[in-house]
This record gives sequence, structure tokens and C-alpha cells, in this order.
Amino acid sequence: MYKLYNVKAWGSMGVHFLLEEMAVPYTNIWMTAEQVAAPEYRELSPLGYIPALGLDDGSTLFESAAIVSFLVTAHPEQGMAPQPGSNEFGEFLTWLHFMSTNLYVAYNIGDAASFYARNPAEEAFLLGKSIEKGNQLWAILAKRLEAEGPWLMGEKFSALDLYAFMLCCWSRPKETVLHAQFPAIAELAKAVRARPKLKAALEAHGVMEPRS
Ligand SMILES: N[C@@H](CCC(=O)N[C@@H](CS)C(=O)NCC(=O)O)C(=O)O
Repeated sequence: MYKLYNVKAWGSMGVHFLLEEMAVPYTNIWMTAEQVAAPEYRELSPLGYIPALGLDDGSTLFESAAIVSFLVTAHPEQGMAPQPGSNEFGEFLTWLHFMSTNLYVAYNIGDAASFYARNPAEEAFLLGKSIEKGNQLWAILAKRLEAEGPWLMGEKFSALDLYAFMLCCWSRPKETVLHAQFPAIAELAKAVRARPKLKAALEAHGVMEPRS
């Protein structure tokens, strides 16, 4: 059985939603920020990042996009991604990595502004830049949804939509502002929130409603 190292409203949300949608057996290991920061957790996730996914053989995966790619290919029958090896799967991976290496990182920079900045003015500047960058990236995702939607892979709901939803929950200054700016993203978030299999996980992370 998989073990998901999980923190409320952190980067484990996307994997948690995916496990729920796929209905594969797993256990949540709910962690506190202190447990995540402890040296023991770095034995599992070298940067001390959430999410991490424990496998049956005792090994642990980290990096959210890697975990999502692993799960959708380990359980292709759950239909949460196109057929592995197909051109569409390449497209799926492209957009997954677009989100994890650009949008997630824009949020990471905003979250760690005090680490990168030398003074409060620089910190505010970095936070502003992370929002600006995030908006550029959301505009690209919104354009794709407008052209190909309702889901990021077109007619077919996939793990990409869950991942995008997780990122949407973190948007600054708040999710409702992002929705007002990008109606296609608002529609995606609404549709994800309406998925019956996600009810308990949405509640567990406190993201049933957009942050306003
Ligand atoms: N590239 C990583 C980023 C993960 C990440 O930034 N996780 C945050 C929570 S959203 C975290 O665990 N932060 C703890 C820390 O910075 O010490 C991924 O995609 O999994």
C-alpha cells in the first residue's frame, strides 16, 4: 500500500486527490511542519519537501510531477492520463512539467521571498514578481483551456486538472482574484471541487471553497 506523506494544503494535495480519484489503496501519513523539517524526513525526501510517496518495497518517491507520472503509469486502467508512450501522453507530461517547473516554482519563490531577499523591500519585490510570473503562466494555461477545454487534456479529465487545481488554491493574493482574472481557471476549479470522489480530501485540506 502506498504511504502519502501529507500536510494540509501543501504540495501533497495534488497526489492526495489523484489517489482518491484512482481509488487505489494508500495511507495518509499526516505530518506537522516540525516533522517535515526534522532530519529524519530528509532520509525520505532529501530537500525535506512534501509530497513524498512511500512504496511497498520501502523506497520513497519525491518530486510531485515524478509521483504523478509514476502513479498514472502504474495504474493505466484508472484512466488518469493518456496511454503511456502515446503522443498524447507526451503532451500530458509536457503540461505536467510546465506546471511543476514553472508555476510551482513561482509560488516557491514567493513563499521563500524572505530567504532570497536581503531586506523587506526586496522581499516585497520578489513576492510581487512571483505573482506577476504566476499570472503569465496562468494566462498560458487559461488559453489552452479556452481552446481545448473543458479539461487540460480536452474532453478527458486527467491528473493534470488535479495538479492545476492544487496550484490554483495557492494563488496570491487569493484564489478568487485569480478566478476573476481567468474565468477558464475558475471553471476548472469549480468542476474539480464538484467531483464526488474528492469530497473528503477537499475537506481534509480545507479547500472546499476558494480562498477569498
Ligand atoms: N519541486 C517540489 C516542490 C515541493 C515543495 O516545495 N513542497 C513544499 C510544500 S508546498 C514543502 O515541502 N516545503 C517545505 C520546506 O520548504 O521546507 C515538488 O514538486 O514536489
